[in-house]
Amino acid sequence: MSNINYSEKIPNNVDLATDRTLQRALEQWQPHYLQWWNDMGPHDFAGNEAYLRTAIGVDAQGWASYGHVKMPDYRWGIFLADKTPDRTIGFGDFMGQPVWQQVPGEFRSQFRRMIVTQGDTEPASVEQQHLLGHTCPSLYDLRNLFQVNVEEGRHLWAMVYLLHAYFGRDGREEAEELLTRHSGDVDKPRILGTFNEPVSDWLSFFCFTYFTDRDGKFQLKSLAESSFDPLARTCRFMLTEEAHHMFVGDTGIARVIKRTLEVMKELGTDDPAAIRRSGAVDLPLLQKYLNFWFSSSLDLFGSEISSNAATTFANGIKGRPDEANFEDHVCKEATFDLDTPTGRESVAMRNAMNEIARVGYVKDCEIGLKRWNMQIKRAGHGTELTLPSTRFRRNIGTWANVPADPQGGILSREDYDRRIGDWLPNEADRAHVKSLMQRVVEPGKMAGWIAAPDRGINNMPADYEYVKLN
Ligand code: BYC
Ligand code: FE
Ligand code: FE
Repeated sequence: MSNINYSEKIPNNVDLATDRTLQRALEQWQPHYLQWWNDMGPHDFAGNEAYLRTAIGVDAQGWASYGHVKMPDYRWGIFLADKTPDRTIGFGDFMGQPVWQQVPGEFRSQFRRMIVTQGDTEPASVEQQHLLGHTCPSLYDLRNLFQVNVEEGRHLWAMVYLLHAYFGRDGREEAEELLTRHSGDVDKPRILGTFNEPVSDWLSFFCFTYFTDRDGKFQLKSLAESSFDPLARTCRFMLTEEAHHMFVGDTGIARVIKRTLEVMKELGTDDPAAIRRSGAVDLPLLQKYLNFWFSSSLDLFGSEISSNAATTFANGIKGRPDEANFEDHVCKEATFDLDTPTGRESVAMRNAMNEIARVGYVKDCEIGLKRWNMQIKRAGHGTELTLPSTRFRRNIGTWANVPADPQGGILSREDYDRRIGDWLPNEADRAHVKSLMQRVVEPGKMAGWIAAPDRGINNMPADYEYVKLN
């Protein structure tokens, strides 16, 4: 296992000290990053110590060290998973050849575009969550928000390292651009749709970390297969951090449901109006939030039929998530059956790689739904939360702008527009959620709309002072 060198200005396990030019370039970018963090990162908490984990090694176990740190002092750095000896290309036209330690000239712009797109999402998510700290439901949750934020900041570092180390001058320019596009900015928005959606309440935050960070998991798994070994190794390590982000979403939603079930029991009713009057989130409201973030995150996989996807697969740039689980890694002759608005269509497998990844993603999303429904059933209720159809509210791909309901049925445009407020959070729903967002910061106390977690972080008690506010 290679440990991380913390004696340097930029902690790293890539032997940065031996490449003075690269080191200098990154050290020039560092103050720009910190400036961005101060402007766009968690608002107002720069002086507070949070109980955060920091990576100290890159093996799967025991890589994290916990302690109270002020976020601006967090040790963001460059950590790649260890090299796999004699690794060979696992898919596409170059299958079986040794992996690349440099970017082949002919694929340079494709790799750059991929790394820039990945890199763009990381600071975007921090920007989306900029103000959430003000309305945290507990210190425990506040700490989790900050943990996610600092790690997304580090994921930006991971992509910036690749741009600086392997793409010369245009890589350095792209690295600067990553700090100048901003989530929701009219003139310079972030690249992908979901990352321009506001995350202005904690219910959205839990849905985002459940659904959108999970897209991150699948995209990182695809890139972890890449023939460009430094990219693959970077993404492999990022994946170890990603698990906690999805845990925050999964348990966050479970705790919202737990509290709602308690309120339903106290009141002896499942009437949404009564539940709202008691300051909780009724299940139909939660369903609307699930509908919103799931459908938005589906678009992040790109078009069902994509020549970009075919090219990046053929060239060994991006594989399928868990490529080893597939039998055919070349997919030259194979076809894939697709559901389109005009019926079943058989397309070349390579063109369907986005959809193949999306299918795996949907399955993964269902796991949480099953658990939450079990929770509801055990409390004696018949309500079932569901994932909407993958046809519902799509903006990218073959189902883009097709008026489909959450069951996948096609309706007229008028019917769709009339009913959309039954399926997505409407103004009244958002106003209710907003009214619940009251800051609770006494150690161990929870806001009224969410139950306490089953356990704390790193074996600490739930009422531990996870963030020191004074
Ligand atoms: N919004 O052939 P197409 C994460 C564009 S999340 C806007 O359909 P392709 C994280 C596309 O860019 C993981 N535009 O798709 C999570 C292209 O534009 P250009 C992020 C979109 O290229 C939480 C055009 O439509 N990582 O890490 O095969 C917190 C036609 O493209 C969208 C990655 O995405 C959209 N939703 O696939 C923090 C991995 N979808 O080039 C972090 C890198 C498509 O014609 N990215 N377009 O101008 C990729 O692999 C691919 O770019 C995509 C799109 C999978 C996103
Ligand atoms: Fe990330
Ligand atoms: Fe994440």
